[in-house]
Amino acid sequence: MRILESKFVQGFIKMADDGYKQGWHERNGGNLSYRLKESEVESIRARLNAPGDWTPIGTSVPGLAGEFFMVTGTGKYFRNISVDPEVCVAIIELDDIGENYRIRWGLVEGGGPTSELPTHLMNHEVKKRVTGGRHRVIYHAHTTNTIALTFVLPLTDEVFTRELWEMATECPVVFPEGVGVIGWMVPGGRDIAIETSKLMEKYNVAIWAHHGMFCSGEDFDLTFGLMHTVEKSAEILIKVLSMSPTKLQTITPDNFRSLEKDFHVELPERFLYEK
Ligand code: 2HA
Ligand code: ZN
Repeated sequence: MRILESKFVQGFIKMADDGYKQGWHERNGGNLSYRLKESEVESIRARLNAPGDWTPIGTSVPGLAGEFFMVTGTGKYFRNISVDPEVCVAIIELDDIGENYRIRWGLVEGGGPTSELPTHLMNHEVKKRVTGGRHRVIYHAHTTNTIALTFVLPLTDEVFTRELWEMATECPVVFPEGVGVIGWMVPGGRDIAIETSKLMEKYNVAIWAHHGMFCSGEDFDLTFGLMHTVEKSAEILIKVLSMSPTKLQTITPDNFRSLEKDFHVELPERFLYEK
């Protein structure tokens, strides 16, 4: 199978392009990773490059030992991914202890995987475990409206979840477990990876104050759709707050509770506090 013609590669490229068109990927902002299925690895194995040297990941992810990932390259621009994917994207393989990676395809003009590789892989490790292997996509974007909210809302999971839920009835159905928030941290390293992966134990969305958002999901559609839904809700909230500091009416805690039965979701009571 030609690597560029594989369905997962086409899905990866489309998602990157969709994110760029949303305005979430200025310059080299954002990154995307996909954990390949065994059948996908086998379908392209003959076309992978001969293995090169191992490079330390910068953290330890034993739960992902031996897995293959498609990842965006550090310093690469999302707007160029669909134009020249072999320059902007790599397929990497992890070693048998989950501490090193090596590039098996892509980045043909040089470079390495995304600077956020520790966060991507630690999130993948958590999500592989808690979803029984269903989640395969981790996506980071610089979502304008969500970032703007991190300057005016208290940086708590409860406030962000509740305010985002109130802005669109679909929100508690799309992310019933809520969203997690972490205060400003230095990006790119192990510390922010640890904090983000802790949030991924219970949420599919982690917001980095004054920076952006991480989403996890089963496939490209669900993960992009989740990011899109949260960001749209943030946009509505900004429009509401721009018109008035208070809401005349909204979706109430009891309204949320009445969604639970028909939509087969459980909404944690800690998000349905009295204001
Ligand atoms: O530049 O988004 O968080 C890539 C990033 C780092
Ligand atoms: Zn970023």
